[in-house]
Amino acid sequence: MTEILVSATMEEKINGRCPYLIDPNESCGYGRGMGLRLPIGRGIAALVLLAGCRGDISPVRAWHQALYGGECPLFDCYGNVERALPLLRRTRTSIYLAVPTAKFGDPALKKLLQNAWASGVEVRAWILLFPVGGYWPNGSNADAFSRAVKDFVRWSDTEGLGVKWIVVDLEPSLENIMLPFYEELIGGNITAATALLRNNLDPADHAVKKGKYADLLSFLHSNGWKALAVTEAMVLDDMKDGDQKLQDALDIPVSGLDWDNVSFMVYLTNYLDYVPQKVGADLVYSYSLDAREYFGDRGGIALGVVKPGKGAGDQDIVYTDPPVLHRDIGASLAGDVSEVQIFSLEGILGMGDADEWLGKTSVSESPPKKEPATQFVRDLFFSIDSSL
Ligand SMILES: [Ca+2]
Repeated sequence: MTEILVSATMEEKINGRCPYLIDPNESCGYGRGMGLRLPIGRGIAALVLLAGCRGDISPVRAWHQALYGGECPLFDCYGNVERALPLLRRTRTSIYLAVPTAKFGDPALKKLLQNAWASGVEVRAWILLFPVGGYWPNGSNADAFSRAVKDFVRWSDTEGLGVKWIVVDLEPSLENIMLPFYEELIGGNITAATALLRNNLDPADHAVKKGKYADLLSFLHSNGWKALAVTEAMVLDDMKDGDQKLQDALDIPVSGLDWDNVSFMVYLTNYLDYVPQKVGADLVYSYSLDAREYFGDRGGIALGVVKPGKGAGDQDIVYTDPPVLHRDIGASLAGDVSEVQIFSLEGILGMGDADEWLGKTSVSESPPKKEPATQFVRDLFFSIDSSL
């Protein structure tokens, strides 16, 4: 793999038109200033293309903004993601694209990745073990996930698809851990919830699984790739006492590994079932402060969910309009992280006014006012962790 630099001058020779599919009627000729780096695979020079097409591109903002996207039933919506590329480009939004193992080599995926690259929209590959393997990576499927990532890296590099980041969505098994755990939390049975997690503890096994992810990270880094872990905010509650019991119990090895970014899901909607008070920006701020404290510049926050209707468990949706989301982007920044992700592209498209949701380039970074729900949540998980 090598790279060439394409200048805006070369691009201007293409009759002022954008050569890829984004919007053939748009003019080319300005954009990324330094030009666009394109990969060359197998010695064949990949062609050159735009350094951005003319349009109302948002000013550079103080945070890196990304959307999770492409997680549709049977992952059949790459065409919709492709149609959203102009939106993503003009709002300077990266896409963390759901890529199940079943889609490796898929022509629609390849076309989307090529067009995203040509349009200057960053794509990170959110690798999922589908249809078999457990869906999200965690300790139990570390071997299968590592094989999948290596397969994707080989395919992407061979085809010159321009992807250079893997998103590792470290989540506990839904069936074996999270559903029973949350059922106890929702019922107010904290002792039972803690006991359920305690039964999962196995420090020696956790260390072995963590070693597998360390090996995977070494592989990625040695091949010029980077990795972003996105995971439960509870990992931050785990870290206060210096041990990794909560991560062990949840089967998600996160801390102590060489991630390039580590982002924490503070999906306010998911707290509504068991937190008696109203959750808000203060909880986002609290976790953001800890992401900064424990992970420095690598720390990030994932916000969600944005979608029409109700949440997955018939929850109410917190992000009913753009200012609420912008409030929580501001809370993330006030906690001093600059990697902000939102779930999801499809949800925002479903809500309408996508430019309003995504085009914001400045937000209030004042710390939000204290809210009782924050103390409730943090105390709950500190307490569970210290009781393991
Ligand atoms: Ca702990």
